[in-house]
Amino acid sequence: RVENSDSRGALIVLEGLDRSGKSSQSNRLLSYLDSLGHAAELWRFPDRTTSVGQMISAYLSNKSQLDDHTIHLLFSANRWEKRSLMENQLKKGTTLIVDRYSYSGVAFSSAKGLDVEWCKAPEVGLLAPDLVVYLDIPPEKAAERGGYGGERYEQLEFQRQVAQYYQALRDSSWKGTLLHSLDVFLCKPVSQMTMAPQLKSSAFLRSFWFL
Ligand code: FDM
Ligand code: MG
Repeated sequence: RVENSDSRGALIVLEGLDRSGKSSQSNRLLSYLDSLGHAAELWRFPDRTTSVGQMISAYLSNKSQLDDHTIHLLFSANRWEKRSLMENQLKKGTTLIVDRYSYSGVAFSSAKGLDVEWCKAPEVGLLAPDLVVYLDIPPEKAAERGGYGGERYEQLEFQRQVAQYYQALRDSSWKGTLLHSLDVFLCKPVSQMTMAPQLKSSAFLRSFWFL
């Protein structure tokens, strides 16, 4: 195991619609980094294990109703409550692969009609990723994949809206509001590959690894 005591780990975020393949790709990336001897952990947001996360989970499974702004702030709070742990892990040299982050927060809430800038505000000050991989799958294709699980946002028409807001976030206007720079890479639909091609190349990995 490479412990990288003098360099921090990388913060790698996977984003995309529901059923876009984030979990599969995160796991593949984790195995890949493991095989290279890098210390890496897989995280996800929402983290449903905390008390904030349980409120989010109840909302998503339609067991509770919340105002759109309220649930937005809970998603953000769920990232804030993990911020210092995240920072500690990164400083220790552990790379974090994170399944959903602030981009989900903004894309999903904006798709409901909330103001985009209002949605971004509570994210400012969270750790900015070194790399954001967006799994670009057509909403129709995602919907075909074994069906959705029945959670609140798992509806084709809504996912179409979310996809548009994700596209808008690729614009660099969000750069600089977080701690480090943000790069958004578009990947081919995951159905056509085993791993994002950028992540396969160790030269590419080195380009963001030890910052
Ligand atoms: N989601 C996720 C949001 O609306 N805001 C957020 O900040 C995050 C992290 O929650 F539909 C939405 C996206 C998805 C739902 O996510 C649950 P998972 O990845 O399916 O558990
Ligand atoms: Mg889901």
